[in-house]
Amino acid sequence: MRKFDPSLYFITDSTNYTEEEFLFRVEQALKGGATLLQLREKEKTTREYIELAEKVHAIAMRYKVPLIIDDRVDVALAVGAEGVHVGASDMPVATARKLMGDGKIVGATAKTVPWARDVYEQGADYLGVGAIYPTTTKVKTVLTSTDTLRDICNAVPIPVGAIGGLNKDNIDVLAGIPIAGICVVSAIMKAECPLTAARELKARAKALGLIGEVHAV
Ligand code: TZP
Ligand code: MG
Repeated sequence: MRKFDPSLYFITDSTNYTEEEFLFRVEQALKGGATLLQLREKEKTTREYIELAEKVHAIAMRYKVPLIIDDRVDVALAVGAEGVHVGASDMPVATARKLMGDGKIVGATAKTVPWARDVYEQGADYLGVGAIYPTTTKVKTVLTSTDTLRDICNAVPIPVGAIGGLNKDNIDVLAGIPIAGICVVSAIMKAECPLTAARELKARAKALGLIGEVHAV
């Protein structure tokens, strides 16, 4: 059984950082309390993606935080990552599940209740739902209302993470919605101090009642 805690899900973006600075920031985020980590690369070659994923995985393992690879089942399998995240234009969840096996985490994006039910039935272990706020991170997305977010949480029995433009000063909008976690890129990645940013977000997430409930796949 593989366990994961989605309460503070940090998704990376290596754009504009040297590899050294990027890896340093990833480690600071983990030190600051990120509970789940996603490596998200859009421009790298397969070789570059694998090489970076190996380094990030080694760091994640030191902090006992599962590493999820965005989009790429082949990269996830190549480095022995704990899971993969697939969106609307990526491999279907059922295919990703078949290739990854039952012991790995398969996360999926969903923006509507029928979509959430569909990916749950295909075998998703968690959902990322958003964007809640406009985002500066490079992504093809539209806004998802907090009402839809709540409906999705109530429609599926798997953990749901809210994503998109979230930071320590605006996550209170999620109060009372039965999410399992918050997912952030910029709020940690681009912070002056990723360690402090992660710590502060974790404290805010705790205040929202996201206390690190552990889910199993
Ligand atoms: N999916 C929906 S919004 C988003 C993704 C990957 C990006 C979130 O980035 P940020 O910087 O936390 O707004
Ligand atoms: Mg994707």
